[in-house]
Amino acid sequence: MIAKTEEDFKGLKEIGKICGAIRNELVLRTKPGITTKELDEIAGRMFEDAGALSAPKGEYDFPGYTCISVNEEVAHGIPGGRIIQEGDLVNIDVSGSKDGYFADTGISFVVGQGEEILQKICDVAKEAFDAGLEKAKPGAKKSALGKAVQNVAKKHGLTVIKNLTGHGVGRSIHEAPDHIFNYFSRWDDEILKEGMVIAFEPFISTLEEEVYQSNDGWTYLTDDSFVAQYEHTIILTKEGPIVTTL
Ligand code: M3C
Ligand code: CO
Ligand code: CO
Repeated sequence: MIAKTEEDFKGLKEIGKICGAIRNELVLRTKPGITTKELDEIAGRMFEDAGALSAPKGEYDFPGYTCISVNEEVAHGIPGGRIIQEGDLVNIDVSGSKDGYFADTGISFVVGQGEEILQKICDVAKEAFDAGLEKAKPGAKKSALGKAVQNVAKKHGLTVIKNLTGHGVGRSIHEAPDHIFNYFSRWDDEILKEGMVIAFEPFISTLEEEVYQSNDGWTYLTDDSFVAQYEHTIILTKEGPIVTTL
């Protein structure tokens, strides 16, 4: 969407704050021994208390309030009986709506002490996000974000996932612009606009550049890599980006 009115900014900030708080709470509660379903139930209660709805559930009938992905699972992981272990790479992706406004945020992190490479891809995903955020200005090319993400990955000897992308958000969970690539695409000549609301989500990988979908119809998997994501919802303004999901 293009945010124009005071009401738009207020509504986007409100749901951004709710999704950010749920993400933070779930990260804090992710300890060895807890199941992903138990984490998701915390999110379910928090959405309800805030008078908000889970976007995956509400928009796609996803079997969970949030997407929780562990190790070989990259995204759209279904909360269930999987028990979190020390050293796991976990991604928590929270998206929701309130009063018709949407937000989307996610983070990958390592539980306790894990392999060094796992912490590295999480740090690089954040660095790639920050580099892209610098380019997120009205009048700039949308492709500048992907270029920045790809450059950061390359600098660290890592790759990007090419078949998962950021997207427009605001009045629904996924809307125009359909794709914010995590690599430079010379065919992408779209110009970012004042008030445009986007979910920017770099996916940084140790090796592979594509994920595939599991037989469960949801979970995106890798075979030989680890992947980290970092996502926020951003309103683009000439005074600078407003990150709604901090
Ligand atoms: N929030 C998710 C979508 C959840 S709906 C099942 C997203 O937009 O960030 C991702 N899209 C692709 C991978 S993660
Ligand atoms: Co998301
Ligand atoms: Co998203």
